[in-house]
Amino acid sequence: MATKKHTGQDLQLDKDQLKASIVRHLRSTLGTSEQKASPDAWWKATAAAVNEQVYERLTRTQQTHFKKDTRAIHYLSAEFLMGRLTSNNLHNLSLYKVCEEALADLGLDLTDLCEQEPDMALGNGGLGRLAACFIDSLATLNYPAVGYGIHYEHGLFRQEIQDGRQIERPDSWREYGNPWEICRPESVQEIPLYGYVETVFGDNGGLKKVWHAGRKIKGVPWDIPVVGFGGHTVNILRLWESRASEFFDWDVFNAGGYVNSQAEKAQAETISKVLYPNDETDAGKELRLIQQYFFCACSIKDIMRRYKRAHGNDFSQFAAQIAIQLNDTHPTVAIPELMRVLVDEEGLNWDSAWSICYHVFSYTNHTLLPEALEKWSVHLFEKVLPRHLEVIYEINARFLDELVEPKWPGNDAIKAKLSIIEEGAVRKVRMGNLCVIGSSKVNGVAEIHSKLVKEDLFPEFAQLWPEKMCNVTNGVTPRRWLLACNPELSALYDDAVGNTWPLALDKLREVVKSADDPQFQQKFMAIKRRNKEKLVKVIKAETGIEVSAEAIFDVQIKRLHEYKRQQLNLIHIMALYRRLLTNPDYQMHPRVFIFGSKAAPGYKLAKDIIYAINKLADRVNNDTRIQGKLKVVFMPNYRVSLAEKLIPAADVSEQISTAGYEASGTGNMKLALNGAVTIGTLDGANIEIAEEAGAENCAIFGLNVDEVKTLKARGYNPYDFYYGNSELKAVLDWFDTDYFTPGRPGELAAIKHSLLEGGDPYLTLADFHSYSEAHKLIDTWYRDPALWARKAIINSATMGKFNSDRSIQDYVDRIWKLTNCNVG
Ligand code: F58
Repeated sequence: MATKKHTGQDLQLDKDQLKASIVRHLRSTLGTSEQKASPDAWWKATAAAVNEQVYERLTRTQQTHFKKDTRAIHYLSAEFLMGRLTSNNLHNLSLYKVCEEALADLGLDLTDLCEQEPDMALGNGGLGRLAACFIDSLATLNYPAVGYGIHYEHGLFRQEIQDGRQIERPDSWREYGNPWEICRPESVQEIPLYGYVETVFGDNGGLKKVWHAGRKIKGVPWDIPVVGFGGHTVNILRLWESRASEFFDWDVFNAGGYVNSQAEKAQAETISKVLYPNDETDAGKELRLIQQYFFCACSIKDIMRRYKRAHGNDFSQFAAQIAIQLNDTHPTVAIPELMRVLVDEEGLNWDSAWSICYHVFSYTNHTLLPEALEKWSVHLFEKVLPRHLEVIYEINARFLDELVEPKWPGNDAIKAKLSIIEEGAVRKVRMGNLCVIGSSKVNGVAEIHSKLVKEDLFPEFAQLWPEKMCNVTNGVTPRRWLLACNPELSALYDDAVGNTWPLALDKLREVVKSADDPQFQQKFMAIKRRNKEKLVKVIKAETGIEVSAEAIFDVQIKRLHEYKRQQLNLIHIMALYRRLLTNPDYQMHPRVFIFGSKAAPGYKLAKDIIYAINKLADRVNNDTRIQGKLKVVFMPNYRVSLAEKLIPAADVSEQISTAGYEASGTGNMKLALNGAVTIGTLDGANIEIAEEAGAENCAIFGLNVDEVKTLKARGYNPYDFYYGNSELKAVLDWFDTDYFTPGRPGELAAIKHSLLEGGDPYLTLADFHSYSEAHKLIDTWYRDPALWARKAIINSATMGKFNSDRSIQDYVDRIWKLTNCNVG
């Protein structure tokens, strides 16, 4: 029993025990038998067997955290893009191999079984996936942490491609039950909405605000255990589901209004019904504000309840015990909510409450795009959250009087700029400003981005609080993004540097010394080749397109947005195609361009770009004249589980955003870690990737941030590039014809239009030449196998910095100041 306390090894199962447990659950939990169980039942029985381990560790973790009462981080995020959990949980519990063998004994294949699991797609893209990597790292590093979010019934839409166009279908990830979540009725919360505020006399004779809610919504928590690597700490991700509160529908029901009560129920449930599929631009919808308030208010209540259990009504320790991170502006309303609770409900005076709030909250910014910084109309706020609007006015008045006026006396222009309230025909609440004013730390997500947050986005705030602005460069969990998704490369690394690299990714740097070793190169590239061959089958199964693993696999996988410039990739492929048609001897190694991307349903141009990629694919893939030298594949329904198949098979990673627009990127890290060579701009974390891998091992191209600014200031004219480059002109003119859309000329013209008359806001044409040259370099490199292998190996081996454990440790050191809490 000596090991019991510290390692959890007393819980470790062998193959026969796990096998017995799976069969027992198949019978007693799933109510079926080995003879007639469906793949879904086998998957759920396996999950149930694994859960026996998870729950025991969860209980130990919770007891330890309660006993030690250590400071904890509460990560508030409207999105957690978790993907699948089975393989991840098995790896983190060191049970993967055991489970593989146990299932093999039962005649089952673990990889196939994992395919039964629907992705938990409760996020749009990078921001949501970052939150998922971060909670993995928090548990792995044994930090007390709770993730708080929304239990969306429907996650990000499922994308179908019909005749080249994106069609959105609802995602029903838990339609047949999800074995990883636990409902916690004992922690249900009730959340007020609408109504009015009354000023009354308080017990001490002073005035007091009372919010009389117009309705109340029930928040039901679902807990997803988050198993740290090594299985010591199991934290929770708590997701709130909205339900009609009994308070509400019973009187209607009793009055015979069954139909009305059903309508109330439906309305209440709407709040957590769907994830908004917007990327970067906000829809400004009432329901979205309510979603945000709903999950923030539930989470604050939950945090309060736990704090009070240990400290009663003594709030002097609150800021020392509680840290809350706001993942973008989506949870900003948590700031006025905590103020409201402390002042109106707990009776603290404003200054004490503000001091607590200020020290508790920190804010991460993920974008500089002005249209993505959330603003809510004052009118809407007043209707939905009348008391919060008052609190915001008070925060704003004090900020302007006590901080802005002394610093810039009489300067109304600066006041107007820094105010939380934007004046105009429609007055608005600026959530970004509220975040900065109400947080003790504000961070960007890569060095260059944090610099731009400080210098361009919030320069006056940075003058007021120079210490507040900081950087934490993003990272990705090496457990999911190497260990689990690329088992062969992981095994090679185990042999090369030992098996501690999943916790200490820097270890892989030792491999750099083997980058020129022909034997190591041969092994590394053989693994890449086998990963590509696996992907060839997936591509064939998903799209019907036949590609050869002999070709360069060139991958661009991310949300579709003009600033990410899939259109630059598109026009370059068209240029290559044209070169091959005009010069049959054009020298290039065969290339497969692979895309994976969802467009926001209302983003017309983004959908047109998807259509154009698919139409180009139809033409190119079936043109025998180019002898298979070029293939284009659009993989439908890009999601975490598809990324896990694409990334290990990529040779080239497309990171081609206009410099200054991609805050960080995280796909860039995953691809390089798996041995892809980056073709990229000096944007976001690409800069740090090139620093780590060495600029000579990346194909860097295009304008840098300063050059983008200069060109824009000078007055950018895309026609200069159109008329200045005959190939570019010919490619753009192709959009006007029916070459790719036979019988329907001009169907793709909107893309050309956006790049010329539309002003090409993301400087696609300005970077085209440089991009094309960088691709020539990639081609030359690839045709020298030893040179390519060297670059691929060095890229993979030098990504240690981008371990999300390092990001979390930076948050801990620079912002959260936590101490880890080893679970006995
Ligand atoms: C992304 N933002 C950044 N937003 O674009 C990317 O550079 C960065 O690496 C990543 O965050 C993590 O820091 C992002 O994914 C969203 O998806 C929002 C969802 C809600 C609507 C607005 C966009």
